[in-house]
Amino acid sequence: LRTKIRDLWNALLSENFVFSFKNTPEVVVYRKLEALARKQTWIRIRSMKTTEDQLFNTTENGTLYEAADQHGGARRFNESEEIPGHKEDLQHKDTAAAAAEIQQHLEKQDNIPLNIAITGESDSGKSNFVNAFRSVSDDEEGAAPTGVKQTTSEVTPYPHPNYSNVTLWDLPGIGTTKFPAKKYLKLVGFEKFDFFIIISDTHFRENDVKLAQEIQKMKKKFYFVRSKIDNDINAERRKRDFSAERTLKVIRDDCVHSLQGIESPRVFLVSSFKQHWCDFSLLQETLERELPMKKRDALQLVMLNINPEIIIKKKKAFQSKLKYWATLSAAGAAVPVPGLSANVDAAVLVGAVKDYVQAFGLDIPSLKRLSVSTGVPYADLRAVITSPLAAAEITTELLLKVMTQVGCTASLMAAEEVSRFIPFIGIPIAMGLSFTTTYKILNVILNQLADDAQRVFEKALGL
Ligand SMILES: Nc1nc2c(ncn2[C@@H]2O[C@H](COP(=O)(O)OP(=O)(O)OP(=O)(O)O)[C@@H](O)[C@H]2O)c(=O)[nH]1
Ligand SMILES: [Mg+2]
Repeated sequence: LRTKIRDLWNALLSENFVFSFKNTPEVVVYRKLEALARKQTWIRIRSMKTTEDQLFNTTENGTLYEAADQHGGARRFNESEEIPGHKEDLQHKDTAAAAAEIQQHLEKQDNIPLNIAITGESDSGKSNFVNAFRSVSDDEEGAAPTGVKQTTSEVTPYPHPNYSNVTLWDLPGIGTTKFPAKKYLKLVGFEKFDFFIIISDTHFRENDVKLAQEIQKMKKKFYFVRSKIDNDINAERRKRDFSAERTLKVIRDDCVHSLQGIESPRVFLVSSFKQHWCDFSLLQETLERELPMKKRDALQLVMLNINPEIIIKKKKAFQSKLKYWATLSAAGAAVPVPGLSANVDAAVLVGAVKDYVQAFGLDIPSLKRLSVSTGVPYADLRAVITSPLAAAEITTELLLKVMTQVGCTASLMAAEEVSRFIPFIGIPIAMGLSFTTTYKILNVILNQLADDAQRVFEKALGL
């Protein structure tokens, strides 16, 4: 049979079958129809994008805020949804333009800037908070310097190590000679900040109140953080009638009382050393909820995995991107070079999987930091992980190995390679297969990593 197929193939080539067939009237008509269909598809996609943008604007203006919120964000992709219709669309449209547009869309999403200002009196724990929020250890390269003597004397940006579009700004304390209270906001360049976090390690002072009032005048948001809660808990723990709830209530009431002049102040009790304690998680959720929709995605990815809800949110956000990755891979399949599609797929997949691992805190440095902050040995955290892609260096080789273990992937990949040689309809089929393969693989890997993240979280907290 193999010889016969080879003979047939040679015969087709020597007869120049493909090229002569290309010029028959039927094919000319088919091509015209195809061009027409492509145009129509683009018109549809453009109008969908316009509607999507309009919806975002309405949402940001607050009209759809509640409805979007109830369903975990208007753009969220339903978990049980079947592979969306992009596969069919792609078989008819200009693939290079589609790929470029999607790439642009993904880059735009990844580059939405989020600037968070951290301010408060000297020694209140600002720099430690900056590091904790960025999941960076205090002694790591790129960490904000911390210590008992005054260290923050300039406005210093600290981009998130994995998502450089998110920056925490370590601000010097208000009221120093260089940054007098009256000119403070102007001097630190308040316009660039999306919101302010005002930190104190005791009750709040007059300067903190004044600052909040000024921030309010500038129509920006602010949140109060009472830091070093672990110190208070540990000190009170020695007492015989110790109650954590009572201690926290006393601290909270004291802080709120010190914020006279601020309407319904919200104070979050936080420890930068024990982020699982108290209100760190609540603070993250509040910030996320109160941010404009487009900025939420940026914050969501950097949120610490200290709550099972956050892991689920991240998983959903990634699920909504699956179709874009799959489309990029399908565009790669349109290039009629054997083996190239697999390489494009691998590059697309490696990028996506690295994102998943980092966002879920399953890379080795994140796991080690979690081990230090929770006191659970690294080996114990590592032991509950099932995905070979977690706590490992993600290379193309490793990914290809994992891919072949995902049910039916190998046959899909083989079918894609073979189909591209079928004259005419081969490339669209290869694209469809490439879309399906990438979508399925990424979905399986994403689910596995999200499950691992949940298990690590439970282990770290001794649940
Ligand atoms: N126990 C405990 N100590 C903390 C915490 N956060 C900060 N500290 C300690 O408080 C001291 C000051 O912390 P920094 O983060 O450097 O404070 P800062 O506000 O940046 O100080 P300046 O830069 O001098 O204004 C350090 O000795 C930290 O170890 C915390 O959450 N818990
Ligand atoms: Mg500092």
